[in-house]
Amino acid sequence: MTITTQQARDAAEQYREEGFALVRQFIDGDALNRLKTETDRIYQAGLEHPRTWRHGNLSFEILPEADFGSRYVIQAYWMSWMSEYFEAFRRSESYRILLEPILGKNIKQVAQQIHWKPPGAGLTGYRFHQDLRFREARDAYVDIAGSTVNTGLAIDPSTLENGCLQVVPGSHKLGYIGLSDEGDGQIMKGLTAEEELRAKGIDPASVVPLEMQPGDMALWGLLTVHGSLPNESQQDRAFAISSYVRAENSDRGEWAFRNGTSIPLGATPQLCKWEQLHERPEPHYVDDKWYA
Ligand SMILES: O=C(O)CCC(=O)C(=O)O
Ligand SMILES: [Fe+2]
Repeated sequence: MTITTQQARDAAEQYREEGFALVRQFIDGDALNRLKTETDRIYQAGLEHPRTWRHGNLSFEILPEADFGSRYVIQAYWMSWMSEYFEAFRRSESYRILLEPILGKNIKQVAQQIHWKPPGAGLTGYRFHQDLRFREARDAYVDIAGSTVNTGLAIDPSTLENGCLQVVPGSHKLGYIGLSDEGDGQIMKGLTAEEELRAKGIDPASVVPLEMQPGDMALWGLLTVHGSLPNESQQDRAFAISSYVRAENSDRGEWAFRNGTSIPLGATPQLCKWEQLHERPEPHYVDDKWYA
């Protein structure tokens, strides 16, 4: 069983009204087993790198042993460049059905990530924020918030204890409010205090934790206020995030669907995460101790 067109229409409606939606069992069975196996393989590949590493859009964010007592992989970006599985999955029929009622038939992908929260890694929370802050190249888009949807697929069970995503329903109607932008703007350092939410007009009691089973899918927008707590459990929380945009309104991103047809990656990446990649697309390590 996978997502039906009716489920996708319902999710699109909830997403428009509330700024988020949940689709239970977006995938299951064998598809889910393959997702889990491939995710584990990618984690192991990431562990080969002592520090954060980038090659074009493909990247691993590493917490190094020297600073964390053990080596942890907390993020992979654009796994499609090392995984035939993810390259097919990102533009699979399930995603087409999910995305069409929101974005139409011409869709590009501007982000592909796995986030792990390895037990013991400590720095695995994401302060409350709106993802618009991560879109540096604003000129490359028309109506960027209205043309984008973010998708987050639970690979492991995602619970309050292991740091599930939490959203503020209706917050997508507030405009950009700058949560967590102060100071160095790092969203993985520290926690959001309830006072910070109140100062922006958000009642902390309105926050909704999205507990998810493997295969469940969450949707949120670039203006939806969301965050997640660090993992306090002994269970990892792998979560696969992809961001898609209406192709007519974006110069950025990799094609996913053109007139409803699935489009594979080309020979070279459309660089879409860090603007610095344009100067340095070759493989390299990054020494940015953002956690210090
Ligand atoms: O992985 C999570 O829990 C949230 C991540 C997130 O909000 C982000 O990367 O923008
Ligand atoms: Fe986010």
